[in-house]
Amino acid sequence: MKTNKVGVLGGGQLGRMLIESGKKMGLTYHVLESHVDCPAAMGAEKLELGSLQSATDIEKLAEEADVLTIEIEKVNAKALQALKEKGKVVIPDPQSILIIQNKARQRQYLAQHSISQPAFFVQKAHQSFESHQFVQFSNRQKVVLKFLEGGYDGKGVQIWPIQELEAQSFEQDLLVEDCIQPLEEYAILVAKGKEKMTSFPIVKMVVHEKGNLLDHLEMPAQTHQAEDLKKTALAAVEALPGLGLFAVEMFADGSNVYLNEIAPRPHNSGHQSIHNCTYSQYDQLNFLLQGQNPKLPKMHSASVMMNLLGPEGWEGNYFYQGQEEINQMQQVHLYDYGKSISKPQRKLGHLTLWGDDLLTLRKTLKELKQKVKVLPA
Ligand code: AIR
Repeated sequence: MKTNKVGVLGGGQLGRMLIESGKKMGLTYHVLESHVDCPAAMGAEKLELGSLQSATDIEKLAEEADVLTIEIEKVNAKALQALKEKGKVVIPDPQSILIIQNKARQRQYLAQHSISQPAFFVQKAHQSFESHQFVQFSNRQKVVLKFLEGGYDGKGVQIWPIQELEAQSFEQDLLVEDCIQPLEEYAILVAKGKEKMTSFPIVKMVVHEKGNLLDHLEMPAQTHQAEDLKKTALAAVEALPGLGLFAVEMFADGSNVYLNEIAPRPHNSGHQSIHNCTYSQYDQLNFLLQGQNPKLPKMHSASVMMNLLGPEGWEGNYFYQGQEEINQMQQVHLYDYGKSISKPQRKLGHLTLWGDDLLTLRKTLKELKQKVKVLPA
Protein backbone atom coordinates (compact mmCIF):
# COMPACT_ATOMS: atom_id res chain seq x y z
CA MET A 1 0.00 0.00 0.00
CA LYS A 2 1.29 3.45 -0.85
CA THR A 3 1.68 5.77 2.11
CA ASN A 4 0.08 9.12 1.62
CA LYS A 5 -1.58 10.11 4.89
CA VAL A 6 0.71 11.09 7.72
CA GLY A 7 -0.51 11.70 11.26
CA VAL A 8 1.72 14.18 13.09
CA LEU A 9 1.74 14.61 16.85
CA GLY A 10 2.42 18.31 17.38
CA GLY A 11 1.60 21.32 15.24
CA GLY A 12 4.54 23.68 15.74
CA GLN A 13 7.09 25.06 13.31
CA LEU A 14 8.81 21.70 12.84
CA GLY A 15 5.50 20.15 11.78
CA ARG A 16 4.87 23.04 9.44
CA MET A 17 8.20 22.63 7.63
CA LEU A 18 7.71 18.84 7.49
CA ILE A 19 4.37 19.40 5.76
CA GLU A 20 5.83 21.91 3.29
CA SER A 21 8.41 19.35 2.23
CA GLY A 22 5.99 16.41 2.07
CA LYS A 23 3.32 18.18 0.05
CA LYS A 24 5.78 18.24 -2.86
CA MET A 25 5.97 14.44 -2.55
CA GLY A 26 2.18 14.09 -2.64
CA LEU A 27 1.74 13.43 1.09
CA THR A 28 -1.14 14.79 3.15
CA TYR A 29 -1.10 15.45 6.88
CA HIS A 30 -3.45 15.29 9.82
CA VAL A 31 -2.07 17.15 12.82
CA LEU A 32 -2.88 16.66 16.50
CA GLU A 33 -2.43 19.85 18.50
CA SER A 34 -4.21 21.71 21.28
CA HIS A 35 -4.38 25.13 19.57
CA VAL A 36 -6.30 25.93 16.37
CA ASP A 37 -3.91 28.65 15.30
CA CYS A 38 -0.73 26.55 15.49
CA PRO A 39 1.97 26.97 12.78
CA ALA A 40 1.27 23.59 11.12
CA ALA A 41 -2.47 24.23 10.76
CA MET A 42 -1.87 26.16 7.55
CA GLY A 43 -0.61 23.22 5.51
CA ALA A 44 -2.46 20.38 7.21
CA GLU A 45 -5.42 18.71 5.54
CA LYS A 46 -6.99 18.30 8.95
CA LEU A 47 -6.27 19.60 12.42
CA GLU A 48 -7.40 17.31 15.25
CA LEU A 49 -7.81 19.44 18.32
CA GLY A 50 -6.65 17.44 21.30
CA SER A 51 -3.88 16.57 23.70
CA LEU A 52 -0.58 14.89 22.87
CA GLN A 53 -0.93 13.10 26.22
CA SER A 54 -4.36 11.62 25.50
CA ALA A 55 -4.39 8.02 24.24
CA THR A 56 -7.92 8.58 22.88
CA ASP A 57 -6.88 11.63 20.86
CA ILE A 58 -3.82 9.81 19.51
CA GLU A 59 -5.95 6.80 18.53
CA LYS A 60 -8.33 9.12 16.70
CA LEU A 61 -5.43 10.65 14.77
CA ALA A 62 -4.18 7.16 13.94
CA GLU A 63 -7.52 6.00 12.47
CA GLU A 64 -7.03 7.84 9.20
CA ALA A 65 -3.23 7.79 9.06
CA ASP A 66 -1.01 5.33 7.18
CA VAL A 67 1.92 6.31 9.36
CA LEU A 68 2.42 8.33 12.55
CA THR A 69 5.27 10.63 13.48
CA ILE A 70 6.10 13.30 16.06
CA GLU A 71 7.49 16.84 15.91
CA ILE A 72 7.89 17.22 19.70
CA GLU A 73 8.83 14.40 22.09
CA LYS A 74 6.46 15.36 24.90
CA VAL A 75 3.79 12.88 23.74
CA ASN A 76 2.11 9.80 25.18
CA ALA A 77 4.68 7.30 23.92
CA LYS A 78 2.88 4.38 25.58
CA ALA A 79 -0.20 5.11 23.46
CA LEU A 80 2.03 5.07 20.38
CA GLN A 81 3.57 1.79 21.51
CA ALA A 82 0.09 0.25 21.84
CA LEU A 83 -0.79 1.40 18.32
CA LYS A 84 2.46 -0.03 17.00
CA GLU A 85 1.60 -3.38 18.61
CA LYS A 86 -1.71 -3.29 16.71
CA GLY A 87 0.20 -2.89 13.44
CA LYS A 88 0.36 0.89 12.95
CA VAL A 89 3.62 2.17 11.50
CA VAL A 90 5.18 4.68 13.91
CA ILE A 91 8.41 6.53 13.07
CA PRO A 92 10.35 7.09 15.30
CA ASP A 93 9.84 3.87 17.24
CA PRO A 94 7.88 4.58 20.48
CA GLN A 95 10.65 2.76 22.40
CA SER A 96 13.13 5.37 21.22
CA ILE A 97 10.77 8.16 22.25
CA LEU A 98 10.40 6.55 25.70
CA ILE A 99 14.16 6.32 26.14
CA ILE A 100 14.75 9.89 25.02
CA GLN A 101 11.85 11.49 26.93
CA ASN A 102 13.53 10.89 30.25
CA LYS A 103 17.01 12.40 30.41
CA ALA A 104 18.24 9.92 33.02
CA ARG A 105 16.91 6.95 31.04
CA GLN A 106 18.58 8.37 27.93
CA ARG A 107 21.94 8.71 29.71
CA GLN A 108 21.69 5.19 31.21
CA TYR A 109 20.72 3.66 27.86
CA LEU A 110 23.58 5.37 26.01
CA ALA A 111 26.02 4.40 28.78
CA GLN A 112 25.00 0.74 28.31
CA HIS A 113 25.89 1.18 24.64
CA SER A 114 29.30 2.71 25.50
CA ILE A 115 28.55 6.12 24.02
CA SER A 116 30.87 8.83 25.35
CA GLN A 117 28.95 11.25 27.60
CA PRO A 118 29.61 13.70 30.45
CA ALA A 119 29.80 11.96 33.86
CA PHE A 120 26.38 12.03 35.53
CA PHE A 121 24.26 10.82 38.42
CA VAL A 122 20.59 11.01 39.34
CA GLN A 123 19.77 12.95 42.50
CA LYS A 124 16.55 11.89 44.19
CA ALA A 125 14.06 14.53 45.35
CA HIS A 126 14.49 15.80 48.94
CA GLN A 127 17.98 14.31 49.32
CA SER A 128 20.89 16.57 50.17
CA PHE A 129 23.95 16.66 47.95
CA GLU A 130 27.22 15.46 49.43
CA SER A 131 30.69 16.39 48.24
CA HIS A 132 31.75 12.81 47.39
CA GLN A 133 29.08 12.70 44.65
CA PHE A 134 31.11 15.14 42.56
CA VAL A 135 34.43 13.29 42.73
CA GLN A 136 33.88 11.69 39.33
CA PHE A 137 33.41 15.10 37.63
CA SER A 138 36.18 16.91 35.76
CA ASN A 139 34.72 20.34 36.56
CA ARG A 140 35.20 21.03 40.29
CA GLN A 141 33.38 24.37 40.24
CA LYS A 142 30.09 23.95 38.41
CA VAL A 143 27.56 21.28 37.45
CA VAL A 144 24.58 21.10 35.14
CA LEU A 145 21.19 20.26 36.67
CA LYS A 146 18.42 19.00 34.41
CA PHE A 147 14.77 18.13 34.97
CA LEU A 148 14.32 14.50 33.96
CA GLU A 149 11.28 15.18 31.80
CA GLY A 150 9.50 17.88 29.91
CA GLY A 151 12.22 20.50 29.40
CA TYR A 152 12.99 21.71 25.90
CA ASP A 153 14.67 24.70 24.23
CA GLY A 154 16.93 25.01 27.27
CA LYS A 155 14.01 25.10 29.70
CA GLY A 156 14.61 22.91 32.73
CA VAL A 157 18.42 23.18 32.54
CA GLN A 158 20.50 25.15 35.05
CA ILE A 159 24.17 25.58 35.83
CA TRP A 160 24.97 25.59 39.58
CA PRO A 161 28.16 26.21 41.56
CA ILE A 162 28.97 22.96 43.42
CA GLN A 163 29.62 24.86 46.63
CA GLU A 164 26.07 26.18 46.69
CA LEU A 165 24.64 22.72 46.12
CA GLU A 166 26.13 21.01 49.13
CA ALA A 167 23.49 20.46 51.82
CA GLN A 168 20.86 21.66 49.31
CA SER A 169 17.90 19.51 48.20
CA PHE A 170 15.21 19.83 45.52
CA GLU A 171 11.51 19.06 45.13
CA GLN A 172 12.02 16.64 42.24
CA ASP A 173 14.48 14.08 40.90
CA LEU A 174 17.26 15.69 38.87
CA LEU A 175 19.96 14.62 36.44
CA VAL A 176 23.28 16.04 37.57
CA GLU A 177 26.03 16.30 34.94
CA ASP A 178 29.64 17.28 34.67
CA CYS A 179 29.93 20.75 33.12
CA ILE A 180 32.33 20.14 30.22
CA GLN A 181 34.87 22.92 29.64
CA PRO A 182 36.16 24.38 27.39
CA LEU A 183 32.91 23.77 25.64
CA GLU A 184 32.06 23.68 21.98
CA GLU A 185 28.69 22.45 20.81
CA TYR A 186 27.87 20.55 17.66
CA ALA A 187 24.92 18.73 16.15
CA ILE A 188 24.54 16.07 13.49
CA LEU A 189 21.28 14.98 11.95
CA VAL A 190 21.16 11.29 11.22
CA ALA A 191 18.45 9.52 9.24
CA LYS A 192 18.07 5.79 9.85
CA GLY A 193 16.17 3.79 7.24
CA LYS A 194 15.66 0.05 6.85
CA GLU A 195 18.85 -0.59 4.92
CA LYS A 196 20.73 2.64 5.16
CA MET A 197 21.78 5.36 7.56
CA THR A 198 22.91 8.78 6.28
CA SER A 199 23.94 11.96 8.02
CA PHE A 200 24.13 15.67 7.30
CA PRO A 201 27.35 17.68 7.55
CA ILE A 202 28.21 18.76 11.09
CA VAL A 203 26.60 21.91 12.46
CA LYS A 204 28.39 24.13 14.95
CA MET A 205 26.20 25.78 17.56
CA VAL A 206 27.84 29.10 18.35
CA VAL A 207 27.04 30.18 21.88
CA HIS A 208 26.41 33.86 22.67
CA GLU A 209 29.46 35.69 24.01
CA LYS A 210 27.42 36.86 27.04
CA GLY A 211 26.53 33.40 28.23
CA ASN A 212 24.75 30.19 27.76
CA LEU A 213 22.44 31.28 24.97
CA LEU A 214 22.64 30.02 21.39
CA ASP A 215 23.75 32.84 19.09
CA HIS A 216 23.63 31.13 15.69
CA LEU A 217 24.39 27.90 13.84
CA GLU A 218 26.97 27.29 11.14
CA MET A 219 27.21 24.58 8.54
CA PRO A 220 29.77 23.18 7.83
CA ALA A 221 31.37 23.18 11.27
CA GLN A 222 35.10 23.78 11.19
CA THR A 223 36.54 21.35 13.70
CA HIS A 224 39.43 18.92 13.96
CA GLN A 225 37.11 16.57 15.87
CA ALA A 226 34.80 15.94 12.90
CA GLU A 227 35.58 12.23 12.72
CA ASP A 228 34.86 11.62 16.43
CA LEU A 229 31.68 13.68 16.29
CA LYS A 230 30.36 11.71 13.33
CA LYS A 231 31.35 8.37 14.87
CA THR A 232 29.60 9.23 18.15
CA ALA A 233 26.41 10.42 16.43
CA LEU A 234 26.16 7.35 14.18
CA ALA A 235 26.87 4.94 17.05
CA ALA A 236 24.21 6.58 19.24
CA VAL A 237 21.55 6.42 16.51
CA GLU A 238 22.54 2.85 15.65
CA ALA A 239 21.99 1.94 19.31
CA LEU A 240 18.44 3.36 19.41
CA PRO A 241 15.52 1.10 18.48
CA GLY A 242 13.84 1.57 15.11
CA LEU A 243 13.97 4.00 12.24
CA GLY A 244 13.77 7.76 12.25
CA LEU A 245 15.40 11.12 11.91
CA PHE A 246 17.54 11.92 14.94
CA ALA A 247 19.32 15.12 15.90
CA VAL A 248 22.38 14.30 17.97
CA GLU A 249 23.71 17.21 20.02
CA MET A 250 27.27 16.87 21.28
CA PHE A 251 29.96 18.69 23.25
CA ALA A 252 33.64 18.78 22.36
CA ASP A 253 36.46 20.07 24.52
CA GLY A 254 39.32 19.83 22.06
CA SER A 255 40.29 16.28 22.95
CA ASN A 256 37.05 14.40 23.63
CA VAL A 257 33.54 14.31 22.28
CA TYR A 258 30.55 13.84 24.61
CA LEU A 259 26.97 13.20 23.65
CA ASN A 260 24.67 15.91 25.07
CA GLU A 261 21.24 14.76 23.99
CA ILE A 262 19.25 13.30 21.14
CA ALA A 263 15.96 14.46 19.63
CA PRO A 264 14.03 11.80 17.66
CA ARG A 265 12.58 14.29 15.18
CA PRO A 266 13.44 17.25 12.94
CA HIS A 267 15.43 19.79 14.89
CA ASN A 268 16.28 23.45 15.17
CA SER A 269 19.84 22.67 14.06
CA GLY A 270 18.59 21.44 10.68
CA HIS A 271 16.50 24.35 9.38
CA GLN A 272 19.25 25.55 7.05
CA SER A 273 19.20 22.23 5.18
CA ILE A 274 16.09 23.55 3.36
CA HIS A 275 18.37 25.99 1.54
CA ASN A 276 21.90 24.63 1.55
CA CYS A 277 21.54 20.88 1.00
CA THR A 278 20.21 18.73 -1.83
CA TYR A 279 17.67 17.23 0.62
CA SER A 280 16.44 18.89 3.79
CA GLN A 281 16.00 17.24 7.18
CA TYR A 282 12.24 17.39 6.50
CA ASP A 283 12.67 15.64 3.13
CA GLN A 284 14.64 12.91 4.89
CA LEU A 285 11.89 12.23 7.43
CA ASN A 286 9.30 12.24 4.65
CA PHE A 287 11.33 9.63 2.73
CA LEU A 288 11.36 7.43 5.84
CA LEU A 289 7.62 7.92 6.40
CA GLN A 290 7.01 6.55 2.90
CA GLY A 291 9.08 3.45 3.64
CA GLN A 292 12.04 4.63 1.59
CA ASN A 293 15.65 4.76 2.62
CA PRO A 294 17.11 8.20 3.39
CA LYS A 295 19.12 9.90 0.63
CA LEU A 296 22.66 11.10 0.97
CA PRO A 297 22.23 14.85 1.49
CA LYS A 298 24.95 16.94 -0.19
CA MET A 299 25.72 20.43 0.99
CA HIS A 300 25.97 22.85 -1.96
CA SER A 301 26.47 26.09 0.04
CA ALA A 302 27.71 27.08 3.45
CA SER A 303 25.02 28.45 5.75
CA VAL A 304 24.38 30.32 8.98
CA MET A 305 21.06 30.28 10.81
CA MET A 306 19.77 32.39 13.67
CA ASN A 307 16.57 31.92 15.68
CA LEU A 308 14.26 34.90 16.02
CA LEU A 309 13.02 34.88 19.60
CA GLY A 310 10.30 36.69 21.48
CA PRO A 311 11.68 39.69 23.40
CA GLU A 312 12.14 39.54 27.18
CA GLY A 313 9.40 40.95 29.34
CA TRP A 314 6.71 40.78 26.67
CA GLU A 315 3.78 38.50 26.02
CA GLY A 316 1.40 39.50 23.23
CA ASN A 317 1.32 40.73 19.63
CA TYR A 318 4.58 41.29 17.82
CA PHE A 319 6.11 42.22 14.49
CA TYR A 320 9.40 41.74 12.66
CA GLN A 321 11.58 44.79 12.31
CA GLY A 322 13.79 44.74 9.22
CA GLN A 323 11.71 42.37 7.10
CA GLU A 324 11.71 44.78 4.11
CA GLU A 325 15.50 44.82 4.08
CA ILE A 326 15.61 41.01 4.04
CA ASN A 327 13.15 40.93 1.15
CA GLN A 328 15.65 42.91 -0.97
CA MET A 329 18.52 40.48 -0.32
CA GLN A 330 19.60 37.35 -2.17
CA GLN A 331 20.20 34.02 -0.42
CA VAL A 332 18.67 35.21 2.83
CA HIS A 333 15.35 33.91 4.10
CA LEU A 334 13.30 35.04 7.05
CA TYR A 335 10.94 32.26 8.04
CA ASP A 336 8.01 33.52 10.12
CA TYR A 337 6.32 30.59 11.92
CA GLY A 338 3.05 32.53 12.19
CA LYS A 339 2.66 32.00 15.94
CA SER A 340 -0.21 34.07 17.28
CA ILE A 341 1.61 35.62 20.22
CA SER A 342 5.13 36.30 21.39
CA LYS A 343 6.46 35.06 24.75
CA PRO A 344 9.92 35.71 26.22
CA GLN A 345 12.51 33.64 24.31
CA ARG A 346 9.82 31.83 22.30
CA LYS A 347 10.99 30.69 18.88
CA LEU A 348 8.90 32.79 16.48
CA GLY A 349 10.95 32.46 13.33
CA HIS A 350 14.45 32.07 11.97
CA LEU A 351 16.82 33.70 9.58
CA THR A 352 18.89 31.62 7.16
CA LEU A 353 21.77 32.91 5.03
CA TRP A 354 23.58 30.74 2.53
CA GLY A 355 26.49 31.24 0.10
CA ASP A 356 30.00 30.22 -0.81
CA ASP A 357 31.94 31.55 2.09
CA LEU A 358 31.28 31.15 5.82
CA LEU A 359 33.31 34.25 6.72
CA THR A 360 31.13 36.51 4.56
CA LEU A 361 27.97 34.88 5.91
CA ARG A 362 29.09 35.48 9.50
CA LYS A 363 29.78 39.13 8.71
CA THR A 364 26.41 39.65 7.03
CA LEU A 365 24.63 37.90 9.90
CA LYS A 366 26.34 40.19 12.40
CA GLU A 367 25.05 43.22 10.48
CA LEU A 368 21.56 41.77 10.16
CA LYS A 369 21.38 41.04 13.89
CA GLN A 370 21.30 44.79 14.52
CA LYS A 371 18.50 45.29 12.02
CA VAL A 372 16.24 42.25 12.20
CA LYS A 373 14.36 41.83 15.47
CA VAL A 374 11.07 40.74 16.90
CA LEU A 375 9.41 43.70 18.64
CA PRO A 376 6.25 44.10 20.74
CA ALA A 377 3.36 45.41 18.62
N1 AIR B 1 9.92 21.99 19.18
C1 AIR B 1 9.73 20.72 19.62
N2 AIR B 1 10.72 20.42 20.47
C2 AIR B 1 11.54 21.44 20.55
C3 AIR B 1 11.02 22.46 19.76
N3 AIR B 1 11.53 23.68 19.57
C4 AIR B 1 9.07 22.77 18.28
C5 AIR B 1 7.90 21.95 17.75
C6 AIR B 1 6.80 22.31 18.71
C7 AIR B 1 7.06 23.78 18.93
O1 AIR B 1 8.50 23.85 19.00
O2 AIR B 1 7.61 22.37 16.44
O3 AIR B 1 5.49 22.08 18.24
C8 AIR B 1 6.42 24.37 20.15
O4 AIR B 1 6.72 25.73 20.18
P1 AIR B 1 6.09 26.73 21.28
O5 AIR B 1 6.66 28.05 20.95
O6 AIR B 1 4.59 26.70 21.06
O7 AIR B 1 6.49 26.18 22.61
